[in-house]
Amino acid sequence: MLTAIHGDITTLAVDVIVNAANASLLGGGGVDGAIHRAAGLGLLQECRLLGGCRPGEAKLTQGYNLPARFIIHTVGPVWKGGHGGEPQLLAACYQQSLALAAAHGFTSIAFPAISTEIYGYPKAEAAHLAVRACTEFLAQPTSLTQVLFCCYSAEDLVLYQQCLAEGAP
Ligand code: AR6
Repeated sequence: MLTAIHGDITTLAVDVIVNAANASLLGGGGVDGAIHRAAGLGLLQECRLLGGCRPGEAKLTQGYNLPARFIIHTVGPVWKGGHGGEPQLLAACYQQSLALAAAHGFTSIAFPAISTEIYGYPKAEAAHLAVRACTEFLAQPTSLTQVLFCCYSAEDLVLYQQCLAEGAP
């Protein structure tokens, strides 16, 4: 089931939350900074062992001080006009994160709106792509029963609710 909610992803008691990280995996601003602050230094120590992450890939860590048990770190594309493979890379972020969660038998996962602030991806296009990628994934047999789109702003919540109401693909 796909659901959009308004809130702070660091407060969600799901199996796994997704972090919109950068290639170093060593923290940053936005949701990445919030997750590192809330999880604590144990997260940074584990991330140092991961050897970074390429755009479109996903890596798993423990959740440390978060209510979520685990964190999947994925690196979205930086928006450069849309002709540099950005949609494929953003879709890969959702697909790889879902596949990693399912490979561990998780049932619940929460996503932020990957790439849509510091990395500049247009919000409406990104929301449609996120809903489509998750809908397609859930159409196959999987342990995942709950996919949350955690919207940090009221505007994002309206956008995701519209995308979900329209249905995808
Ligand atoms: N809970 C849920 N969503 C949040 C939270 C939160 N606590 N805080 C911010 N958002 P961004 P990006 C939303 O900029 O565009 C970092 O420095 C935010 O409103 O965090 O993928 C990384 O290290 C927006 O909708 O990620 C990278 O360098 C969404 O999260 C770079 O930013 C993503 O915004 C990644 O940029």
